[in-house]
Amino acid sequence: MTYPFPENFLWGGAVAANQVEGAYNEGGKGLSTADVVKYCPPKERQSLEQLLSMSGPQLEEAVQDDNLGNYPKRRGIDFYHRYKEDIALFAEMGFKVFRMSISWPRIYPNGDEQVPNEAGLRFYDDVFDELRKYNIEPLVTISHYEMPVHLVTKYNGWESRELVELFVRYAETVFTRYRDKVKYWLTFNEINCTLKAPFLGAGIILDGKSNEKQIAFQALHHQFVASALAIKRGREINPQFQIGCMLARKLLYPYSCHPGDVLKAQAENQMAMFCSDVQVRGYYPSYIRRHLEQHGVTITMLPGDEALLRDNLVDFLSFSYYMSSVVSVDESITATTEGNLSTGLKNPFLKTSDWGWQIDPKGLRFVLKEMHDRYQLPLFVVENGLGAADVLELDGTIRDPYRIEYLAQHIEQMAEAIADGVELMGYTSWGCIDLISASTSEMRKRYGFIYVDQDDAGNGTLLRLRKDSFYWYKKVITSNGADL
Ligand code: BGP
Repeated sequence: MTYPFPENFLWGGAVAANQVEGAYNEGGKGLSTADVVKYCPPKERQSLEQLLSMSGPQLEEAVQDDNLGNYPKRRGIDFYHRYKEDIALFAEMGFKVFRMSISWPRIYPNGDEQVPNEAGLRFYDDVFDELRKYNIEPLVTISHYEMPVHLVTKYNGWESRELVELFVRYAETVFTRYRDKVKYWLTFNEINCTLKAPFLGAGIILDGKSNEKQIAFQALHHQFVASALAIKRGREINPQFQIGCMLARKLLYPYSCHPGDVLKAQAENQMAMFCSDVQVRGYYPSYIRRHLEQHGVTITMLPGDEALLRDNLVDFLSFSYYMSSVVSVDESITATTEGNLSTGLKNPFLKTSDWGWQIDPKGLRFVLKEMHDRYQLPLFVVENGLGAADVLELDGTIRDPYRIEYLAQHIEQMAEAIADGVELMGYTSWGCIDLISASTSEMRKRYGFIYVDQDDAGNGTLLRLRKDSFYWYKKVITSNGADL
């Protein structure tokens, strides 16, 4: 039995600029952190540091040099030139909303100029106009896992408070320019990932620094302040804006009913919602104090920061949900699984994806209910999906029943959660068109309804092909979630 979705439910898909656009050095765009590093595991750091130590023409030359590493995010899937074709396909599926991000270095190539890059602004004007043509509502992430490289070399990213002003300048620029074209905004993608992946989330190079937690929490504070200030300015620019925060939400189960396991799972789930506690409630939750003390972290705040956080709350809470994991106090349990930016223990009741992520649709219902209880705020699932190695058949079809099954089961659980009383605004399936993976930079880890003919090395025609799931999702949207 399926339950009805609200009439105005926002069905759609999601991507990020650095994973689709390509054209990394066109239209006056500056170099992005995503152009020079895959994900920043230690093996990448050497080439990154080598690169960052260069400047001017030498830097430009090095960026062209693939010996420094093959950076697939520089080429994406060429959305920059093919957005009209791609948006037409989204429209064919009946998208009501399309989640995308703006590339900061397209607007401010170095991040600290006074004047924005007109060609970059015009590109997004064109994209938003194209979406509007089909009545597709843009949902725009202002910062999704990239920033101008110059902000890393000069300031070490969000470690520096100076980033607050630079980010707010950038946010104001896009709020003003797209005042009448965009209503739904997110300030930072998966803001809690600054603690797990400081380079990816905050442009910070930690190598050689002693208290990594200290730096990451301070950077996160700067992002909270920047987000609150951006919300304040955004509301002045257009009071109709709906501005949300965005979390990576992985559910953690206790391995057993041992009270130690249960408490550990509770603490880790609290930590997963620490950022939304700040951005939805407007203050640092009490449980965080002990955590900071135990790790020797002191967050420096300026007078006025607390009031700023308190007075500029988000309108809605959005999050990514791919998987769940398990924790235990028993250190002899060693069977682990892969995951979205973190690993965890195996759950014997769940299957995994080709990349080892544990598939748990009921977990989505659990987190929706939990966050509804906690915040009583509209929720938005802005990422969910299955990364799989799809096969292009000789007849040009792509049969992906595993993806349909994954998505159908998650949508079913969203319907259950809505029936349970959760206020859910919409659903944007991740990587609605195949794109470059954020964590592995692979092309063969595909999430899309639309197949893109390109391999990991960048070979292929870039042709777009409809997978079986394309027709299925179209039916889901037409029936407003009734026909799964
Ligand atoms: C989230 C990111 C996305 C996306 C997704 C899937 O953490 O916000 O950018 O890529 O995970 O992860 P991956 O690409 O590593 O499979």
